[in-house]
Amino acid sequence: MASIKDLTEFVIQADIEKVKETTAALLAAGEDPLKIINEGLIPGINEVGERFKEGNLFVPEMMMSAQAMKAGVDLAKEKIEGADIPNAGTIVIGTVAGDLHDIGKNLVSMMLDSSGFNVVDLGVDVPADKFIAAVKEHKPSIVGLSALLTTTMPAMKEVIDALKESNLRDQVKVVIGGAPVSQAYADEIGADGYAPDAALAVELCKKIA
Ligand code: B12
Repeated sequence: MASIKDLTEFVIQADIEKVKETTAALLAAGEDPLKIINEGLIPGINEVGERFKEGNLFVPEMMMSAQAMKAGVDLAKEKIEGADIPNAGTIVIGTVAGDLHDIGKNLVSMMLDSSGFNVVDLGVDVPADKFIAAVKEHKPSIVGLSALLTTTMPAMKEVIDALKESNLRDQVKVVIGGAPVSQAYADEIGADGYAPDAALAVELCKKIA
């Protein structure tokens, strides 16, 4: 039977069918869905990012690998969800304006959802005014912002500024994440927290909600 390590290779090859087949087989064999995501699927997409940076692979391939990764995550997700968990609060989350990356944000949403949070996911390329409208409508305790591009990181500060202008800043906590983001950047723009991965994002949100 194919292993978790094979999954990494299938994501790199963008082989959606093999990713689905292997993920399903591993789940059927009782493998932990989070282990499948963290040790199988994520290393694959990270390697794709490295090859893209080195110029050995291009956007269409990166897109296909992302689709393969998503197919695996969707299957693993079904095994994580479903438990009846008490409500931990509402979080509005989205990828900031100009940024279309959503794999990491979706993982964070999924983990928060399965930890009892009511997650309002605004999707990708979300402008500051849409975050403001969602805060007014859903009254969350937390706003989560994701950015994967150094060029879209400043849009996180724009959301925080817009919250201040709308007199909403003291009603919500703001947490940020995404590969180029750091605790130092969170401090710099006045966010309430940063987490480097989905599991720590849940810990952080539980702590500050
Ligand atoms: C897949 C991918 C794409 C896919 C995205 C598909 C999708 N639906 O998301 C596509 C092909 C569309 C794409 C496009 C582009 N991409 Co791209 N992409 C990637 C890649 C390979 C993987 C990203 C990913 O999904 N990682 C896996 C997830 C699980 O990790 P993650 O996103 O970091 O999320 C985790 C944490 O960061 C954290 N987290 C994430 N969000 C949040 C939010 C909160 C609140 C919290 C607490 C935590 C948290 O938890 C997550 C789970 O553990 C990265 C390389 C990389 N290794 O990051 C490049 C990368 C981000 N892309 C890059 C570039 C340049 C682009 C393009 C500009 C390319 C182009 N010339 O068109 C476009 C930009 C499009 C746009 N406007 O957004 C560069 C960015 C460089 C930079 N410094 O800014 C990277 C780093 C590649 C590289 N090495 O050069 N990309």
